[in-house]
Amino acid sequence: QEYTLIMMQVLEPLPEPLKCFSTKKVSYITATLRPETMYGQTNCWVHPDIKYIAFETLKNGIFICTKRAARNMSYQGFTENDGEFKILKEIVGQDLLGVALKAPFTSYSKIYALPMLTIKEDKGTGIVSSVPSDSPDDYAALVDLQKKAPFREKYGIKDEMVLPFKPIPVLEIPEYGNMSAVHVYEKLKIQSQNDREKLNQAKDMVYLKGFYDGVLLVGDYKGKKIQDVKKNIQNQLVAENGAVIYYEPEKTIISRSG
Ligand code: ZZB
Repeated sequence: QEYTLIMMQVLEPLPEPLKCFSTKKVSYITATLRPETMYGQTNCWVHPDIKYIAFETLKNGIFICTKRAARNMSYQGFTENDGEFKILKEIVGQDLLGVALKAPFTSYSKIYALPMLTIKEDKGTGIVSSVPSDSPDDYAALVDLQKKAPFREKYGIKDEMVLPFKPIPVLEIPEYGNMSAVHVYEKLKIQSQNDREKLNQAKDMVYLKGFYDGVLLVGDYKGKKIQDVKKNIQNQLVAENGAVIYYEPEKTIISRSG
């Protein structure tokens, strides 16, 4: 499985656990299959209870992600020696929340790391780019935080990290309009990020349609169909130093049981 890894550069002030890296470029790393949606990022998601690490890459400074993802990257030329990476720091997700980041392509100059409780530890990097216009999971989690002050307080998230961020229209999808996730969220009357059954249904509804019939509303490929320009957008992200390519080993290949 090929993912685009998005590098979200940590902005000043660095949080306590990252202060020791103040002279270096430090980035939160997210894994996405949808590079064409990066124009619509409003935040990134970190799981408060997952453990992340900091390790140094050859070309792109310090990466923050799960240890599992770092190990995979170390076999893909991200570090000096194949299969080797040095853990510079272990950090629990909670301590990475509320941090300001610079993400590629989005029109918000600064976005924040916010808590999401449905992140899977064994997928991608354990950190996720949030695109509430096109991902129902992201929209549901963002609305949860915007509506529920106690939820923000519990994780030390300030109002200004959440309330000003509205979904950005990036794709036009026939029948679903220019914010497909918002459309299906309302249509299915989704109540929260824990509404799993409806959210899975919502994802199925927007996924294929977005891929085959979606047309870009922004960027250099405005007016083009996604399937025709997805690769070009991925290349552009990489060329502008906003992303790198990463392969996730298939579980069946690494398992010894078969
Ligand atoms: C941006 C984005 C925009 C995404 C969108 C989806 C959508 P899949 O297809 O089920 O494999 N993701 C990545 N890592 C994790 C994780 N550890 N835990 C939870 N979610 C994760 O899902 C791939 C997508 O799941 C990735 O692509 C990422 O979110 C998220 F408009 O990145 B995506 C309808 C989906 N739309």
